[in-house]
Order: sequence, then structure tokens, then C-alpha cells
Amino acid sequence: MNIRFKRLDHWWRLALLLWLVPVAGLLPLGALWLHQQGLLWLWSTALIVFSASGYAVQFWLKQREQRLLQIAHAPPDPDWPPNAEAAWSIVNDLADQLDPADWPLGDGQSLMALAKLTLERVARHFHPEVKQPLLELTLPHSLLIIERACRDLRDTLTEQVPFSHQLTLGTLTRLYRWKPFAERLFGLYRTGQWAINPGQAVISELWKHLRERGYALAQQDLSRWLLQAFVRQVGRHAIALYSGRLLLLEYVPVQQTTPESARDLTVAKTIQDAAEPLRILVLGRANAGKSSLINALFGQIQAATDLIPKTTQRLMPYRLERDGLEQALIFDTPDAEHLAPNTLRDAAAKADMIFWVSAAHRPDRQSERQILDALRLVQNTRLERHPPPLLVVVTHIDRLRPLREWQPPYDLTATENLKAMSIQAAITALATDLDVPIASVIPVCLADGQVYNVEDTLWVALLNHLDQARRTRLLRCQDDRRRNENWTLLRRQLANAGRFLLALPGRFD
Ligand SMILES: Nc1nc2c(ncn2[C@@H]2O[C@H](COP(=O)(O)OP(=O)(O)OP(=O)(O)O)[C@@H](O)[C@H]2O)c(=O)[nH]1
Ligand SMILES: [Mg+2]
Repeated sequence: MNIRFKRLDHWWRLALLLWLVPVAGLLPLGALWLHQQGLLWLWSTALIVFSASGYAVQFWLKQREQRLLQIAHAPPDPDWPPNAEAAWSIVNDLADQLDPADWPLGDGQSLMALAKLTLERVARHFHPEVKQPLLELTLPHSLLIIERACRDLRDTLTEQVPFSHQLTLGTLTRLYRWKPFAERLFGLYRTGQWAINPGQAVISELWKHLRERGYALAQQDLSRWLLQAFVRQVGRHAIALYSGRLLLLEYVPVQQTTPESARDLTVAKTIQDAAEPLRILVLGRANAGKSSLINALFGQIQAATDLIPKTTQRLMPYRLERDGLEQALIFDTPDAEHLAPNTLRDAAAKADMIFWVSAAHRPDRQSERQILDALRLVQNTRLERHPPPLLVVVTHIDRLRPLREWQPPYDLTATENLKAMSIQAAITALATDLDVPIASVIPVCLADGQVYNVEDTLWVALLNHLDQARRTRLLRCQDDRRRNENWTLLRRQLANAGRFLLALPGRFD
């Protein structure tokens, strides 16, 4: 303003002054008039109230913007194996500590360095024994991480940053090119404002300072937000990679049957499906009611009851189809006490859900506890897998005291009913004996023609654990695919290389 004012010669200044005097006089004259009318206090009050409200609205708007940019602590992906959780908190800590001043967004080099730092932290978590864990990465895998992280960042930007889908890079460049001109125009406008309405000019000048401060703050927030999103996305994919979940070939792992399920589907004499079935394993001691449970689950639809021999001799798959459940294979097994530990471990490793069947009227459960503990030990040491959900099915509840009484349904909270109390006591004893939560113990009766609590409670429990079972299936399939992927890729690469060699001119000369 000063520079522009100095450029005018004194005749121009005089002309401007003459023109300004009556306009500038309006403010004191207005104040005088208000004073004479006794309205000055009213005007002052209105001025204070309006300014305060304006400030409050601006404060609220700023808070709202900050909330939009806030990234809540994203939980780890539920599909990850247990050993990925610690890696995810490492990534989150790194994101929280980021200072935008250290990682200028306009500098591609600094972003690459940040991606490398994130990768290094995750790699060190998964390979603490290797000196330079980053070098464990193959070229296609590194490209895949960058590709996925960029794709996700694009999605985040589209979802969270207002107008990001309309601002093209061209627009931004043009804006930048026009910035000096726009600033000059704005300067001229402000000079004009000073000339026409000095009161208004004072206020708008004040607002401008406030806005500029607010803008600088918002810019800092936006940079921090983008950097944090970037680190979390690179971290997410790095975790998927180092925990063995990032596959090079594009497919959803459960959309193809694994070789063992393909074999089991053939044994179950069913038409082959494209998707991997859920694998439900039924375990328990001899005569606990394993085969009866399978029959009861089939309901009246199947003739499966006839197919199941009295005493189960070997692992036997049946195809289970019910409303609300995708295709599943349910495995009947022989007495768990006489199953070879290896067979039991293998079957459990391939299961997505386990039913442990135990008879309520046989309280000697030491061997059951030992078998279960051994299974749990194996599962807990395999941090790259989710253990399958375990449901304990208590059978023979009709045989509990009073022996002669069997008049279901029973309300287990009713303290005046002796049968209900016996059932409740059996559930509590089983939960303690087998060290499982009470909620996962389901009492049923599987006696011929007296099936009770299967259609409602047991089915509901099964459906409630489906999500967990699907997560187990996903990791199981990913492991299988990863094993196969190496061979598939090698075969393809060799075939392509062979084709290339065959196409060489004069190869047989
Ligand atoms: N009263 C009563 N009898 C049951 C119950 N559940 C199973 N049974 C009976 O117990 C016997 C054994 O049942 P199965 O289903 O063959 O037991 P399993 O666990 O498959 O036995 P194995 O294959 O030999 O290991 C059968 O005669 C069933 O009818 C129940 O809840 N109440
Ligand atoms: Mg059986």
C-alpha cells in the first residue's frame, strides 16, 4: 500500500484526499449520530456480539476441518496373523512421530526415504536375525508394495480430501502460474478498499491475517495427515508381505479349492466346487457322540445317518449344506485317544473350526484335557495362523440326574428345576476341566429321536463363529497358495524362456 501510495504524485494525492475526506468522515459522523440518538451502546453491544459469534463460527469450522483430517488409530487388519499386531504398532508409532518439517511433501526423494524407513522397521520386526532385512525382498514384491500403497493412497485421497477428485494437476500448475498475478490483483483490490471504505478495510485486513495463520496451520495438518496415511499404507503392505500374505498372482485365495479339499470333496462324493469349503473337524473320545452330532447337523435332509458306521474307523469328510452357511466339509473322526498325534495335528492344522464332543455323564476328562492342551500348544506357537474357533459340545445331557426326567426345553437359569441345574453344573465342570470359556460350551442331546438344542443353540453358535472360521480359512489358503505360487511362477517363467529359445532363428542349425 505504502509503495503504491508513494508512486502517486502530490496532485494525485491531494485529489485522493479530497475524495476521501467526506467518505472517511462518515465513520465519526455515524458514531456521533448514534451517540446523539442514545444508540451508541446498542451498536457497541451488537459489534461485540457479532464479532464474538463470527470468531466462534470460525473456531468451529477449524475444529471440524481438523477432525476430518484426523486418522483414528486404525486397528490391525483382522485377516492378519497374530504376529502382525506388534508390527502394526511399530508402524503406528512411526506415523505418530512424523514431523512434516522433516519430510517435505514436494520432495520425492524424502518420500522414498520415508517408505524405506517404514519397510525397514517392519522387516526388522519379522527378521530380527538378519543384518539387512530389507535385502530379503524380491524385485516383483517391492514393485507390488509400491503399486498397492499408491493405489490405496489414491483411494484415501479421493475419500477424505475435499475436491481432490476435481483438482487436476493441470489446475494446480495453472493456479501456481497465476499466483503472482492474482496476488497483484488482490493488492490492488485492497488499496481500493482502503480508499473507498477504510473501516471495512481495517476489518478485512485483520481477517486476512487470521486466515493466513489458519491456512498455514491447516497446511501443516494436511501434510502430517498425508505423511501418516503414506506410512500406514506402506506399513500395511510391508506387513502383508513379510508375514507371507502378499501374493504376486492376482486372485482371491479362497476362490479356488486347495488340493486336500479337492481330494476330500471327491471322497465325500460331491460335485467339485470352485471355492474352498470351510473345514469343520469333529473330535472327541469314543462314543462321545461325534457321528451322532454330524447326523443331527444334517437334520432330516440327508441320508447321511445311514452312511456313518457305528464306530468311526477313519477320518471321514461329509459335505454340509445349510442355509446361511457356505459349502462346508465336516469331518467325522475316530476316538481321539487312539488317533496318532501326527494325524490329529495335521487334521487340526487344516481345520477352520473344531467341535470337541464330550459326554456329560463321563466326568473323567484328563485325557481329553491332555489332547486339547497339546493341540493348543501347537496352535499358539504358529503365530502366522489364526487358531480355528473351538466349540465344546456336551452330549448325553439326558443322562444327567434326575435320570428318569427328560422334558425339554430347559431354562438353565431356573434354580427350582433339578435337571436344568445338573446341565448347568455339567457345563461349568466341562469349561473348567477343558479350560475353555463357558460361552463356548453347548449342551445338546443326540439320542435317537430326542435331538435337542442342535437346531437352535448349536447352529447359532456355529454361525456366530463363522467370521473367525473364515479368517482361519483365508490364512490357511494363503499359505497353500504361497507354497504353490513359487512353483507356478517358476513353471511359467521356464515355459516362457523355452518359448523364447525356440523362437530364436536358426536354433537347430
Ligand atoms: N442318550 C443319549 N445317547 C447318545 C447321545 N449322543 C450319542 N448317543 C449315543 O451314543 C452312542 C455313540 O454315539 P456315536 O455318535 O456313535 O459316538 P462316536 O463319538 O461317533 O463314537 P466312535 O465313532 O466310536 O468314536 C450311540 O448309540 C448314540 O445313539 C445323547 O446325547 N444321549
Ligand atoms: Mg463315530
